Amino acid sequence: MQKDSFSKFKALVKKSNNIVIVTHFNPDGDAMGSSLALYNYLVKTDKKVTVITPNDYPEFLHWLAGNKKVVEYSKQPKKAATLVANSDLIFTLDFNNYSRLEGLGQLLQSSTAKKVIIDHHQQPDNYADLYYHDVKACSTCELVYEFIVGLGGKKLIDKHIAACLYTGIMTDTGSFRFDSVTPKTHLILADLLSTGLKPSDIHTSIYDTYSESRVKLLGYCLTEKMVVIPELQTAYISLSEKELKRFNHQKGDTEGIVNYPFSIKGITFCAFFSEGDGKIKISFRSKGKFDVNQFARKHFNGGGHINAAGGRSNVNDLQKTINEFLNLLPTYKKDILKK
Ligand SMILES: [Mn+2]
Repeated sequence: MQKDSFSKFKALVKKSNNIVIVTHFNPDGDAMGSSLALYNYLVKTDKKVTVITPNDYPEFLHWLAGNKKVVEYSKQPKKAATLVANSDLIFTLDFNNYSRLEGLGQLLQSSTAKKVIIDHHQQPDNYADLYYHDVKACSTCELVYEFIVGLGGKKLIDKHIAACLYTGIMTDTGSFRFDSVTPKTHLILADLLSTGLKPSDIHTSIYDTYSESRVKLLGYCLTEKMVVIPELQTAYISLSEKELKRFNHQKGDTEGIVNYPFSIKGITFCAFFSEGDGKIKISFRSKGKFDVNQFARKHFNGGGHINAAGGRSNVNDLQKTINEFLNLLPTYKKDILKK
């Protein structure tokens, strides 16, 4: 845990006038929720603020307040470059390494603006001037809530900001069920609900938005593609580019599919492989002690959290990647089976 003092944060925010908030590539609920919560708060304190994302993000996050003002680097690289060049303070949220930004990382690297990391991922890089970092936090949204309160902005947390924060906490905790959820998390949620937001609206907006083809894709994954290895308490699912096309794949459609095999009794390690743009992307999830962050870092150019991580294959062949994964499993048998 590395949390700088609020007197330092207050002084820095006070003297900064052009603020940029950046989050990671392929933003998820926590990335957009935390970025837009901080954005809406800073706007209320009369700061000039812009959220820049490396690329686009799923439509089920487009209802978050401030979404229309977000600048996508992949669509507007020049605008993003100007904003970064003119900024005096850059918040980087829900990641801690420029490698998670693709091209946008170079812009940040060459910027002289002060940098702040607010994040809960393992092993933060040292590019920031100030840190609000805690791997024990269930989400970056939990940290942004504390951050706003720490800056003295509790009264400014309205229904819209609360909805952003609620979204990130909900999506990063599997709807409040992971071990990262603490009494503090629920106290924060209670406070957010007291603004009058309706949890059922948020759940519906995020989770009940699938297309028919997405639900069919899930069915296909579970009936045709799921491989279960009971003796290793492991299951995996893979999808080729061709299969994704067959189900009219849209961004975000495969999100969460990795978790489904956990509903099988005894499964503690899940992997999901997908092929696209000549690359193989992998998601790893575990229950209990097996550290998928280390696993992804060591073997698949990735990282994340102890129980949730992502990576990329060294080879751009789906079957070869799966074979590599399968060959590694026996070495990790003890770790996977450890309770
Ligand atoms: Mn997060």
